Amino acid sequence: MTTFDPSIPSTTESGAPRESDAHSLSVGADGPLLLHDTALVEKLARFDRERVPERNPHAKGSGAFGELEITEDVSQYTRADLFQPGRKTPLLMRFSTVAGELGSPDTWRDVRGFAIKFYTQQGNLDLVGNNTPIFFLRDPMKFPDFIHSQKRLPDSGLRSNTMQWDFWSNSPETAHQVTYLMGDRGLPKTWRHMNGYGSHTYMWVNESGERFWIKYHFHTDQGMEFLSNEEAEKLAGSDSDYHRRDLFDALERGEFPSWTMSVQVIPYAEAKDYRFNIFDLTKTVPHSDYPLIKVGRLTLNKNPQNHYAQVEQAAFSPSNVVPGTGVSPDKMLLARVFSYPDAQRHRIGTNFNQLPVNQPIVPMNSYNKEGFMEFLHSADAPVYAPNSYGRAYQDAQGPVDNGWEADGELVRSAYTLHAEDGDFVQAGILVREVFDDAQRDRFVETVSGSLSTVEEPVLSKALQYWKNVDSVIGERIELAVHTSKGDEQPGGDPLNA
Ligand code: HDE
Repeated sequence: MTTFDPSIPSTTESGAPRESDAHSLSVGADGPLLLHDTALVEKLARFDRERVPERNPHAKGSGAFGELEITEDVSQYTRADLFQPGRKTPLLMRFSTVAGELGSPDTWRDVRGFAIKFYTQQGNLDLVGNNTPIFFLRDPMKFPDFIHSQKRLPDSGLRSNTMQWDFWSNSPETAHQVTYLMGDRGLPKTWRHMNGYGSHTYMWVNESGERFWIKYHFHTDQGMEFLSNEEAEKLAGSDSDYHRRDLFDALERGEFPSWTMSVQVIPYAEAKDYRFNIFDLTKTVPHSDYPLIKVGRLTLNKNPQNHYAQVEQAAFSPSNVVPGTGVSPDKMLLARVFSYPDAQRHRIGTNFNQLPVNQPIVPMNSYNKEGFMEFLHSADAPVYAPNSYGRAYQDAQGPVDNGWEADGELVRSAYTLHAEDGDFVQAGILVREVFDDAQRDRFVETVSGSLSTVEEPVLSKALQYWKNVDSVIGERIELAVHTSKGDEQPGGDPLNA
């Protein structure tokens, strides 16, 4: 990593020694400034251009470098080099919130981004997931609207619970993820104390071309811990970089957090008639059906040298896959494969992959060339293919050996509505069977607190949304909202009905 040399006298960006870092060039001590004061002009012009557009969403976050070590043998499922037994692969991770802007508090209630860039021997593999195993939507067409509803009102520029709940209560497919969001996982104590997931269903392919559907899980070895609403609110005011500081200081102390990586493996054909659509991102695949298979351990052990160069400009993308891995018919995943590089070309620049933090650790040989800020090139090699001068030219044709794209029967069948595919089914299971009593109490308190400022007609829709998830929890939320508003009581206390 080339850095400036802080031990030499300061220079201009073209390396010439600077006369002064404190005084502009003027006619006499108090005379007018001179336009050919290139040091001043350069300094002010660069100041004006210090920012790249923040990520939208996931603007606020931070990360660190580390390593994935494969401790088990999963080679029967994938030929990907990084997942072979004993392999150690360097990586970069970035954690983030979703809705907040660059300067927003780390501890706002939100889903957390959990993005990993594996620098493998076959190029970069990126897993860009969250701390929840699912997502709000299953069709990408609604994603920009969803993000708009979580950010700011068009007139005042203020955030609005009414706007958030209006989107959610008009989009029932969001119920499972909103249940996670309003539960304990919406306030992880630190990034070290939360799980991470690939969220989507992906594909692995083994040496003989056999295909498997995969769900990635990263379970924190630190144990999951959470903040209370009160703790989170206090930290949002007293230390808006609380999570960033926690990770940086832990690594400085030599306290290296780790996660156990596992996968759920679903045989290719079983996607056809499984009881849930495994390509529906709003659904989990129960571990009772497809148990976790341990793969290895992910450890973070090195802080970035420079946050801007190595975290702000890092470009994670689901389009970065390597042989033996791939995407699935999950509509959200397929849209992300387009969107991330598109966003990065806009946000960072055409040659964003040439930045050290985004470069693979293996040689590249791409015919892509030029564009803003190119500095990796192929010298005098032919810039076209095919050519007569020996530069690579791959002309494989015919069906992709591990493709699902032409398997219309599988995709149609998987997308056929199953009895258990309802929008509220898994949210109800989460509330009734996964949350314990204390978690349910906190959940009712959080949701009713959030709804207490929501206006009609959205409030009624949101209350019905929760009754659709679970009638008892819905009535508890309704009672709590009306109590907090001092309204007359709807019918009795549901817990003692
Ligand atoms: Fe993202 N998402 N996303 N997202 N996302 C971005 O990439 C997008 C989705 C996630 O630390 C952006 O460079 C679309 C699901 C993370 O750098 C952007 C859709 C999941 C991060 C983008 C989704 C995620 C992003 C913002 C719907 C979890 C931060 C700027 C089809 C499974 C990664 C950028 C980091 C970032 C697009 C939905 C997670 C705009 C179009 C689902 C963790 O490209």
